Amino acid sequence: MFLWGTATAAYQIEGAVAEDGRGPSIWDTFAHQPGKIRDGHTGDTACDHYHRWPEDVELMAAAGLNAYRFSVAWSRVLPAGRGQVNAKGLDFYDRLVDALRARDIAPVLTLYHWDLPQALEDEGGWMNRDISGYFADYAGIVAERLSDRVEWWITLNEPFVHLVYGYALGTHAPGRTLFLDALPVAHHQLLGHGLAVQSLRAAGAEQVMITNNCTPVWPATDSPADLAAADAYDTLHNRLFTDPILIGKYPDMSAFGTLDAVQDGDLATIAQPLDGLGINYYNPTRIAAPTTDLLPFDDAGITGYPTTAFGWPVVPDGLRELLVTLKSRYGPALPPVHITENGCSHDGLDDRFRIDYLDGHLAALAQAQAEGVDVRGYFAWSLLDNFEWAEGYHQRFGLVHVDFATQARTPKASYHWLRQHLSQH
Ligand code: IFM
Repeated sequence: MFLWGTATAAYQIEGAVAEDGRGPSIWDTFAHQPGKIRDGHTGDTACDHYHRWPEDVELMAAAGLNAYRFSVAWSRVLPAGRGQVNAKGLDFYDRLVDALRARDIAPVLTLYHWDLPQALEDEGGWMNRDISGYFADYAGIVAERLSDRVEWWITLNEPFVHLVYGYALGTHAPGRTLFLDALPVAHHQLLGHGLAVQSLRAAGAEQVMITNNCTPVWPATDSPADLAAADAYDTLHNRLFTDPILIGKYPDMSAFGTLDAVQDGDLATIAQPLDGLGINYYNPTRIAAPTTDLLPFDDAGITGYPTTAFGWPVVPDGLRELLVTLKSRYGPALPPVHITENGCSHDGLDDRFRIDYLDGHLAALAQAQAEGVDVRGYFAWSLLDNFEWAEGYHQRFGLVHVDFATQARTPKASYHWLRQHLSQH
């Protein structure tokens, strides 16, 4: 059965950050630092999903969705990241999972959507190799409780984005500005993924994947310098987090430095067999030769397409291009693909823009299937308007409008369009 869902993440929707024993995460710390988030917004209350989840599950059911991708807040389950388990944290996800299943909505559980427990950041965060093992322990604890009812397990969400914005550039939590010295974060996340897959399987999880943010890379021109820059960017954004997982080796990373965090046996651990690959697609990236010596590429920007409220170009065919490229790059090593996020920010309840966005991307997905790519799911980002990281509540990605003053939920035109679409598929 094709999975039709929406996707969310714990810190972006839950709120209740100090409730029922939840420990602080790096996003609590970061969001409370002046100047980090637009207009000083925080996820303290977010969509108050921690209390309003029954209403949110009803919204999904009424739309005819058969899957829901959500993330678990590590620090609800293990307030200090390791050691003492907080039973109330696990109970929350247990209730949510049961409610979803009662509505025939398959739970798709992401273990890590960037909210590292602050106590583990205090030990070096993902720069510290030990965090990989703690992540696997946490994965095992959650799966011991929920593997009998959770259909799909996703280890990490977008490790590329976490590496670049969280540790290299510092515009996301934990706000570190290590630039290329952040590369160990890539390896430790990948190692954590591999170890977590082992813990998940040992605890009875049956279907496991990872979610990567991927982008088609367009060279600005055909010049050798632009082509080389585009190749370097493709290596960093797409291949760094997919090659080791699917083919057990790193791409040539020499344009960025050395991956000296890699130890004997790590690649075998990372390349655990998977049941799926999650892909988050938003837009292509156009790359030119570098104009500084900071990085081996420049972002040349894309013009000539409509743009979302965030300013991101809308290129539906980029989804087809990406999927076809993955298939030709990995061949039989590519497991079935799920589009675990796709969506746009746009204001207003009458969101024809979002309807066109969804319609265009679903057509591109169908075209990729017709060209032989095995795609088994599509998750719109997002169910609700929510806390969009450094942008606070300014970017509205929801199918359902949230009035953050009252927490009232109002389905937008795109929600009704999707419900209608699903009733015909
Ligand atoms: O909101 C984010 C999400 O957390 C990860 N993928 C991209 C979305 C839109 O920026």
